[in-house]
Amino acid sequence: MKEVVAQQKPTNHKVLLNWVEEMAQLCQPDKIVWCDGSSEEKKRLEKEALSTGELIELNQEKLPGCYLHRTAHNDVARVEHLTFICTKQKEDAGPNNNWMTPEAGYEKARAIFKGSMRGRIMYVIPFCMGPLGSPFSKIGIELTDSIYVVLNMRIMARMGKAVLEQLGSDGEFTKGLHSKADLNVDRRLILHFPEDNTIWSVGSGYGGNVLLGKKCLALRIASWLGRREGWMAEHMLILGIEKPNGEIKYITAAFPSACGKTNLAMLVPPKGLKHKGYKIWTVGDDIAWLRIGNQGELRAVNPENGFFGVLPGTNSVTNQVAMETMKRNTIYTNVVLAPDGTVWWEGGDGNPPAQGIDWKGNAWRPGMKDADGKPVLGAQPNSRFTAPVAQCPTYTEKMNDPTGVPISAIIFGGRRARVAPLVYESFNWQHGVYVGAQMASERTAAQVGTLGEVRRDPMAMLPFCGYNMADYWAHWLEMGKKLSKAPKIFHVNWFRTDDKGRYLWPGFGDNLRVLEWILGRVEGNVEAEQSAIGYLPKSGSIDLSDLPLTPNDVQALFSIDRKEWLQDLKLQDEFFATFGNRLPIKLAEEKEQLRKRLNT
Ligand code: GTP
Ligand code: SPV
Ligand code: MN
Repeated sequence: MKEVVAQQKPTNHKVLLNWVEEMAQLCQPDKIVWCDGSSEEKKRLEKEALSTGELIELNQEKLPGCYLHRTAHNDVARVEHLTFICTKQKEDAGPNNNWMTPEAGYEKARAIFKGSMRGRIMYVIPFCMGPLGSPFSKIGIELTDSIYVVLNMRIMARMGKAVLEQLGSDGEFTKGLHSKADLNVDRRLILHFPEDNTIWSVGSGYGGNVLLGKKCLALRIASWLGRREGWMAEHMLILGIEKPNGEIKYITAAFPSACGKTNLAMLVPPKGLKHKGYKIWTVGDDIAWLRIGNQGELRAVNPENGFFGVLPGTNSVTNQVAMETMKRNTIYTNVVLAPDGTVWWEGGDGNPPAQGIDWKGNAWRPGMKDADGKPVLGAQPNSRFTAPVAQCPTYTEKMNDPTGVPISAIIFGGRRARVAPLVYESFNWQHGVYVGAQMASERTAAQVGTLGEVRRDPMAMLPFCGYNMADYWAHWLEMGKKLSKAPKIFHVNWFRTDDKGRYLWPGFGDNLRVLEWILGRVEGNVEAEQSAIGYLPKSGSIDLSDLPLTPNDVQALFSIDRKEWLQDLKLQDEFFATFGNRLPIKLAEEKEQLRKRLNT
């Protein structure tokens, strides 16, 4: 190393110090900087990033504390094909994951990490997922050569000095190593070593690949730890519904990436339902850690401290709360820069600027076409904002409750043009686990791949389950046995379309109508009808007042087509078969019982 480490080491944790030293030997940074989380540090890093162009300052009058970042053009989303679970046994990773042995993983990545931080600083980020000191929480350390990562992690997690203090001289932590290296997609790997509690990510600078506290730790590694320790890590939002009498009920919902978690977690009651006096509190928008409470109830904590939310389609009508949240201290990634130093994205507020700079840094005008005549988007379809949870107008102190919030209902949901109705309720926990396991959804821009292609995405965890999904389902079934007050399990689909591809359901705020029915079912005061797939709302039991739905729309939203479902079952058969005899027998039985009910 060129420069001797001038900074005094802020910990005497031997294992940590040795590991940092070892990783520095590998990556060869010019300097190591331990992050303390202070505001001076933030200012210093912002200044540095502005000078290199890693951040662009936005209009500080209109958007105080806000910056724009542009990623490399080939680095705009999670890369599932380059994401691996490295375990000794292939079966432990399962058919749902790409797999390498730990030896092969370390060797391949080491070759890319080697010397990758020459001329750069290695930042040491101590972070805590969950409230500091909560029995739910886990500590991680991320080493990175990206200031963008440090500034994002500051927002997304509790980080800095207090975390090192909590860790003490021998506490357990997840070891995370990240380097942008040369951002070459052929030299990009996102590796998880659950047996070593270690994550190595190299060659990317995009959120989900590099903010190691998020998908890598809080889902892939945490799901592994959760099975071992008797809890669950899920791709779920957490929200509180305050009823007119002031009572608050909490629910979680698992939807695949870019399928509406942030929006549901920040729901604003629509005009027609406003008089009823409901209020929504946002506890989390992406990840939930679930444990069994003293009374046999399920309790949830949001391990994050910020939002990394989708921008396209987000505006004052669809998500007023998100728009308020990101007015200050926000990092915008891959959107249009307007001449007045503000930002714009497709489906955002107002008209696009007459001219601007697109997410690639090129001059851009609305309506521009490329050489093939295709529209040139100003913002990348997976462009995102990073903002602190505390800025959310529907923020609740419950976010910091070390014991979490009690959960009354779990909602699964996908993005499906057909098959799945607007809402149904499972018969019981075991059937509910099957309903989660058979989930399918159309692929979105949140990951590299073919847009719109329907794929099975059980519990919205296909890209995030850090072990064999068959064992994960077995774990879900076991958790149900230990819950004396198990939440009811539901399935929703906001994305059914008509023959012209138009969404049948208004969605967004109007999803409260479905939440109201779900709450009613939990409390046992609204009616349902038994069907082959579960309980469907009895006609009139969901408030549809003032909605412009035709009888045909209602028919499509609330009924099931047995033929379509039987066809879908064939795809489920194929998917479940990939798990061989590791598949829990109870799930196979649930599937066959459904087939029987559909055939009678
Ligand atoms: P990740 O952060 O990727 O995990 O996504 P998410 O599940 O939080 O998705 P988000 O709420 O950001 O929504 C993604 C996209 O779906 C946005 O473009 C939203 O505008 C759109 N969307 C959200 N809710 C609805 C809905 O109820 N109906 C319709 N039609 N679109 C919705
Ligand atoms: C998702 O893709 O589900 C996200 C965004 O929440 S990322 O952090 O990139 O994974
Ligand atoms: Mn997500």
